[in-house]
Amino acid sequence: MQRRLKGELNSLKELKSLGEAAGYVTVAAIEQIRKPSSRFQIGRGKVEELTRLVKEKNAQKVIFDNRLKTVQVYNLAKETNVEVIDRFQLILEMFTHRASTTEAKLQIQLARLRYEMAHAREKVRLARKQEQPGFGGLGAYEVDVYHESIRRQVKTIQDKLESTKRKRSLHRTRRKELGFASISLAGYTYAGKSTLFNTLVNEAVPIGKGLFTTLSTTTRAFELFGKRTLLTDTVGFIDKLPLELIKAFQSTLEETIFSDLILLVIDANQPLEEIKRKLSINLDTIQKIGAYGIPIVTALNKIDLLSRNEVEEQKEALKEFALNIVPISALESENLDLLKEELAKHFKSYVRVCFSIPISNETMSFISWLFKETIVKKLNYEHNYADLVIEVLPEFSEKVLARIKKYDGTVKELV
Ligand SMILES: Nc1nc2c(ncn2[C@@H]2O[C@H](COP(=O)(O)OP(=O)(O)OP(=O)(O)O)[C@@H](O)[C@H]2O)c(=O)[nH]1
Ligand SMILES: [Mg+2]
Repeated sequence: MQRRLKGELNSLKELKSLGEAAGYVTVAAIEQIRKPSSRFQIGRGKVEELTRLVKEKNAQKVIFDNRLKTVQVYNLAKETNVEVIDRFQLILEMFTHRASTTEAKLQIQLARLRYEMAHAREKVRLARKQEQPGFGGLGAYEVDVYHESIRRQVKTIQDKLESTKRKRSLHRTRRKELGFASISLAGYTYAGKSTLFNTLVNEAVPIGKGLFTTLSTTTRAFELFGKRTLLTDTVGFIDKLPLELIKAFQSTLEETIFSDLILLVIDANQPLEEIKRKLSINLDTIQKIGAYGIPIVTALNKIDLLSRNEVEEQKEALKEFALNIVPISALESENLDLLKEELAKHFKSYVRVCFSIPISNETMSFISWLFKETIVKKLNYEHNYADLVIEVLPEFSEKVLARIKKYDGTVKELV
């Protein structure tokens, strides 16, 4: 069920996909165009129509695309005699259904508890009035006890999440020190982020049949023209993603906030209006999570499903909205070199160091360290010396030069 104003888009199709991802089967979809009513969100007449439809189709639940107030949920449940939830609760349910990592589970639990906390007082008040679907089991709790217990649970989860967050931040610092450049995938759910991730890093993270297949981040290294680069696959964005959920996913999204570049993936196989809508949600969400000022490369994905002309048209039409557009097919590995070139443009060039160094136990371990942490282009052993050509990121070069000096090496060339 969706209530919308005249100019607003119909999002029932997306709501249906969300429902399917959460394990529901849709038996009917209806909408009403009018201003929200405070009692039911929809109009009185529509409530009756909805109630009839529920009976006729033997529906078990009504899902609203609109955000519902607790009292509206209560009133609607009373009229229809089935449980009523809104888009936010549906997204929560679906995430719960899909979450496989501990962190994702904790994040979702946190979002759920925060939601409960915000609605607790009203829910308890209404639960006292009468038993309603979705309002059971609360009457026994006193409001304050209930509140306190939720607050304690929230704190425990926050502590646990904080520790993974700290670990993640340590890893990030370490990777920066090692001179890795980092790229984060971003984009609407189902755009093909994980498919592109798999193609670029040669991995096999799960690809979705439905929305929100990815709920936790995965980071892998890959070569970008000889430069070691880290790519992170992330959770997808969606329209009307409530702030509570964005906040709950903050520690996951930090990978995006702290990356050097955002690779924004867009599904090109949709009407232009739809692409534009999702693009603006993407950019908006990137702002909301606090990833300002990070360069963006836009991959216009799934071009294998379009004609050459259509691709050109879309690229042209999106020019003023999206940055650095590269049409690709992640599935068919089309134009990936072009994409990589575009990505590489945004990274600082490496410093090339040619040097020789006397061989000793110490320098041998230095050399094996260089193999791990820099790009070794050349290595020759001559008499008691090793000749090397390596490439490092500028901010990392000082450290390497200092060590060469320490081991009595001679730098022949520095570019
Ligand atoms: N035809 C075509 N299909 C693609 C392409 N890339 C991805 N897909 C399909 O699009 C669907 C979603 O792909 P995913 O890679 O799971 O998308 P995602 O952006 O990671 O989605 P979430 O993790 O749910 O946010 C899958 O069915 C893919 O097979 C492409 O280049 N061409
Ligand atoms: Mg994914």
